[in-house]
Amino acid sequence: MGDRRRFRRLRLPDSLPASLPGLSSGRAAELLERTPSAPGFWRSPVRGVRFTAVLGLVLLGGITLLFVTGLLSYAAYNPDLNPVNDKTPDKGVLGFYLFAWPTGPHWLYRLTQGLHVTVGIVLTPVLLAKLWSVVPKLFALPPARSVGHALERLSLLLLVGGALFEFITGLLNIQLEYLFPGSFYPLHFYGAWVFFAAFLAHAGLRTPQAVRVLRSGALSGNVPGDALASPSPAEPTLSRRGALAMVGAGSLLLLVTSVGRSFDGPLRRIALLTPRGAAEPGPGPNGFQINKTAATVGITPAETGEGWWLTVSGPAGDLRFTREQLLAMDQYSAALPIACVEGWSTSDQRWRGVRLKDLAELAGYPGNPPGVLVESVQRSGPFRRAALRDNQVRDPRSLLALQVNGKDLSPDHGYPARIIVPAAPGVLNTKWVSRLTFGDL
Ligand SMILES: Nc1nc2c(c(=O)[nH]1)N[C@H]1C(S)=C(S)[C@@H](COP(=O)(O)O)O[C@H]1N2
Ligand SMILES: [Mo]
Repeated sequence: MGDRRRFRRLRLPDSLPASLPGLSSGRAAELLERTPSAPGFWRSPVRGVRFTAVLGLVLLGGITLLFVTGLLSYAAYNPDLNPVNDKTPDKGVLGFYLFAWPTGPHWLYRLTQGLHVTVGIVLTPVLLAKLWSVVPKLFALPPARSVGHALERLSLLLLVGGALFEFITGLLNIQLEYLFPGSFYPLHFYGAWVFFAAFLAHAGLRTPQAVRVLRSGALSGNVPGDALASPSPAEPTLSRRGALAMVGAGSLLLLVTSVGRSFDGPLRRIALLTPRGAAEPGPGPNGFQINKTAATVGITPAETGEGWWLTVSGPAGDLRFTREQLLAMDQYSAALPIACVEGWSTSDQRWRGVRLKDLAELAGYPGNPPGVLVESVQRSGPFRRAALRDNQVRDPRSLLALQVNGKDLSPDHGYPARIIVPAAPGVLNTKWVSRLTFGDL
């Protein structure tokens, strides 16, 4: 009770100051009318709480899906296993939910990350339209009418700032390929928690209202005292329904030009907007999408030619194998996709090589194999090392692949040997492997 009285005393005047220093009051009022802070400045008849409510409800579902698939994506690359996967392995309290990512179904990460990235791209026009629909509130004066109002505006700053930050870092990461080497994960991950906390508070406060105003009448009408409708609307050039259709068409266009990079064939060819869309890199057994080529990461033929060997370490010591020796071991096949954190994926490829659990056995772990640290011939850059969990080593489909689709691996797909693990993100499928160290990581 006492608190409420204090809030009331802190309230600032609702109206704008009638005069500004050096100006007559009439002239000042006239100038203020022309700033974005004046309600009459915003004249689109499309704005209104019903328009905002539709976009808000779409975002409620979409952003919840983005958050869940984002957290799954983080768990999937084993951040808590070893510092080579993530420098801050358990992310403090925010790592509370991390778990051993399963190895089945084998298309799991292809699905969760395809959804994460595609839904993020497709929601972008909806987010922009939603922000446009409420932009007059950004300029509303006075900045705070009460302590409660000030707190609400602060939370909206986190909400809008968080949304823009998450969408921009996500889009830049997929379009420009790891623009923030090493720092994308912490930025996008911490940002997601801040954003989602503000989003939950906002959704909790506003969802009942959004449902109520949509039930209360036609989309084209305004509710009594509509806080978002212009007090002096311009002549409509587009109905609200038309404006929503435009946003939907924008989303559809983005969907059509990006979703194909998660599929093969004609669909990939129309995915013009995203890396690893458009045409496959070439014909033949190795003609599926390549992330980084051998040349890009500075792998020379000398390092992967006759002089190459694999070192396998464990209780049995350091064992060395040439490619011929590996090919002489029992060979197994597994049909598995490459599914990148950037959202693109390939269909199942037929990999063939030595089972990781067989190599673990040679290293001195018969029966229950532990995890493994994988290292590449590659000397610098991200993803040249990765830690795999025991459940991944144990799966009989997890291979040190020597061939794909009936042919030797191409240099760009990781010749002489690469890792392939079911359901795992591409970053864990290390190419040009030189060393496997089995043990507790
Ligand atoms: N040594 C090494 N292995 C690597 C990478 C890398 O940069 N270096 N990139 C990884 C990533 S991010 C992906 S998505 C897959 C892509 O495999 P592909 O190029 O054969 O399609 O390889 C993984 N293996
Ligand atoms: Mo990737």
